[in-house]
Amino acid sequence: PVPYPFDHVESKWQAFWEENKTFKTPERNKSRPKKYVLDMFPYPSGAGLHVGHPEGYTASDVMARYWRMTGHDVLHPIGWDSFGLPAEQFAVQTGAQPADTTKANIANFKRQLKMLGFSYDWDRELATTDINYVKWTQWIFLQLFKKGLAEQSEVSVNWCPALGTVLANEEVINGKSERGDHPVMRLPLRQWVLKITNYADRLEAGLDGLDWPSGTLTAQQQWIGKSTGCEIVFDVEGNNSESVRVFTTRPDTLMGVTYVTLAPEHPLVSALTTPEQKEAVDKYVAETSSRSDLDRTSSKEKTGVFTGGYVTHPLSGEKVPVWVGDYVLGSYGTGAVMAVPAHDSRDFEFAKAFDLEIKWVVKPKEGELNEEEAFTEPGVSMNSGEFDGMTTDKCKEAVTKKLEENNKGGAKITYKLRDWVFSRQRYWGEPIPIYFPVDFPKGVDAKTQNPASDGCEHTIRYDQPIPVDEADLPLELPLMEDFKPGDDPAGCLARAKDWRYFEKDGKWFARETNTMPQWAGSCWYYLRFLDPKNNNEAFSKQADKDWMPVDLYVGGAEHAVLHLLYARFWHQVLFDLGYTEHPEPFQKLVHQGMILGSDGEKMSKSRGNVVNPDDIVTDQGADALRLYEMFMGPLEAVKPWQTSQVAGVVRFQNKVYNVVKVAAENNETEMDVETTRLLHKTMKKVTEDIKSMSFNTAISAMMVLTNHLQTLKEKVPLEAAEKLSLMVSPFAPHLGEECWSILGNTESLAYHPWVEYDETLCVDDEITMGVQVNGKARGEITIPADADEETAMAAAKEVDRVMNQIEGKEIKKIIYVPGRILNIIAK
Ligand code: ANZ
Repeated sequence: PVPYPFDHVESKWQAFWEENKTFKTPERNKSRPKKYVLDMFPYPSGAGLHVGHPEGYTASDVMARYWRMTGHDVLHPIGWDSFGLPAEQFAVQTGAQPADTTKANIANFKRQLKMLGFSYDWDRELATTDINYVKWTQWIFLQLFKKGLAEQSEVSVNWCPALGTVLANEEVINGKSERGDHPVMRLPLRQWVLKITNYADRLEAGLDGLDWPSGTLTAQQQWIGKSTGCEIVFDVEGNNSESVRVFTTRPDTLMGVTYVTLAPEHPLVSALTTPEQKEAVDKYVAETSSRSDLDRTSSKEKTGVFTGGYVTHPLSGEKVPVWVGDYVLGSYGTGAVMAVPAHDSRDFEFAKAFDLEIKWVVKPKEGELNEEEAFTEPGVSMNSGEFDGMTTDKCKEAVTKKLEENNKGGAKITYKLRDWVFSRQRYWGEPIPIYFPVDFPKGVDAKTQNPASDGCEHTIRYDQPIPVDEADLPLELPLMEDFKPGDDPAGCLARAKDWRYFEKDGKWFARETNTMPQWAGSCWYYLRFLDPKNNNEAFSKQADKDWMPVDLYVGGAEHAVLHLLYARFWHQVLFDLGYTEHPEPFQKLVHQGMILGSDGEKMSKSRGNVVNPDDIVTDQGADALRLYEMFMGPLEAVKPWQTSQVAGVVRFQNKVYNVVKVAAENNETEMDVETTRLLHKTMKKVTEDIKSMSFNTAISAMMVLTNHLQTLKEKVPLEAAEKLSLMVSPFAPHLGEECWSILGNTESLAYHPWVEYDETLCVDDEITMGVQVNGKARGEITIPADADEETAMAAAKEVDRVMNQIEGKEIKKIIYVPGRILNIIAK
């Protein structure tokens, strides 16, 4: 055998594919099925590709190549998620411009992806930082703005002084920034907010029918947090016009309410507070204002204070005391709860802490109430007058109905999902295409003023946002020498005064200085891939019709909530506006499992366990890396990297190469029965395994076939070598093409029809043979012709007449000649 010259072969085929534009997306041919195969595009960091990237990218590439060979039109694009905080921080560290570092990082990533032989259509490459992409991201923002889905709001935001930016709730973990682990504080700030909550019901309902991992569906559901219950009105005692509305999932416990609790930020706190309680309430509200929602809900110790005020129970008419407690969140439901300490653990802890009344109104269906803790399970109502004896479900309905009749509330659905804080006080993002009029002090002639000059007194009318004319897009970032965040929460763009202020028709205006978050670009890149060169629209309706939805989306589970939810939200808006025919963008989603270091730990620079794909490709080749990553285990599983195992797939490649060479030289060899059967079984297995993305088992089936072909020495049939080359090509495309050409083909196999197996040839030949016990015929068995002794014995023991003879006896000897005789000697 000769060694497989991977180095030379891989560069040769990469040049061939590039020159021939082998993977250029075809014009859609309506008579053929289509597949849109999408990778979560990479963020081009300064560190380059790590071995986790090629795992998902190889998996999608196998599918794209398989589908091309099975008669599909395939769209398989790639691009760069290149805006964002890390790129900006990297530029700050290296003293360079983010535009330049981004360009260099993209070039490096591109080199690495090309070296791995992925079948991307490079003509569709895009970066979210491309000005022609920014233009359409800004255009989508304007559509959101015009639809009332983007608005400004004074929000209590998560301000991270170290990063100089506001973070979305989801970017804050335990009071620290997700990126960098810096402290985060709450601060009111003017922000752009996208009204994703308007789509909460659609985002929830749309999950139905998606072929996604169940964990990801659950994560999205929990994030959206649909809660079905009831809103109930408690009128304020001694004030006819005010009432406290509460949201509850347990209207059946209404007769067990012993107090009402308001969140400290509830608007009625001061109205309900009596003069005697004012000092205590004010103090409490001030103390709790800085606590995060997470702290407030997770701490066991309940704090609070009595307002001195009362509300009226909507059914009993009794006076109910009103408390303030920070375990009630201002941002969820109505910001107020009807407290039922007997049946809600939080209320129970609060009632115990302040010695408040506990009224039991639900008992278990069986057994006794334990009054040491809240009984939160469903059961049967008691101490509830007309509702007594009803099951929890029945009682919920009855109470809701009664409240509706009395005009004191009704059924209500609430979501945990919050609106999306969309502005960042950073440089490296898409400028938000909005501007505001500038006012000067009374009596000052605007014509003589320039708000960009120092000391020119003026006011920016944030209350009058004006969208940039669509014809004026893109709105480019100004070039700034110093783009570090400052202490101005308006962001660093506020310092680019010549960019910020402009004059039009004799009037002065100021641009929005916030930029979009990194999520913006990744919300719609899959749509731009449909039509990346279109200068007149974000993407054409025809392109949407041709290619959407994405048939397979491969990427990390870390995007299970945010990216996928934000992208679905934008998509649904574009659907409502008629730009896409498809309500959901990603039909099937697969998460590749993380590849750990050889020590079983997450790869990280500090641990020194990072495997660099460049090294593997240089030493063993791209196909070896691809094969190894697909062979490591099931795609979704978390797997440790084992460099020693790469040698195994290298040996496999060498064997494939050599059996193919032998077949090419002696191409007269005919297929024998055994090879025919193994070949068809392998073709069946590989085909089925690719369909179910079970790549490791497909590769091991090809290994078995290759080992068999190797045992044929100089007699490898051409047909077997051809089929093996085709099957191996989605995994090891360079090797596949090389083998294909060694076998005398002059065209690439990228579009050659996939192998077809004959089901009848996949079944093992079976024979029927007699079974003897102590030399006497006792029955017959039907087993594969080449079955081993164990299989034959197992079949024999199924035969009653055989079993009767050997039961309770010791088997002394078995005489087995496959296909001829099975004689069991038993005493
Ligand atoms: C009375 C009650 C009785 C409740 C009972 C529960 C059990 P989910 O499922 O998460 O939606 N709640 C409502 N608004 C709240 C807020 N802003 N902050 C903290 N808690 C709030 O939970 C809904 C339940 O959480 C509501 O039902 C309310 O407590 C509480 F035996 O009302 B319940």
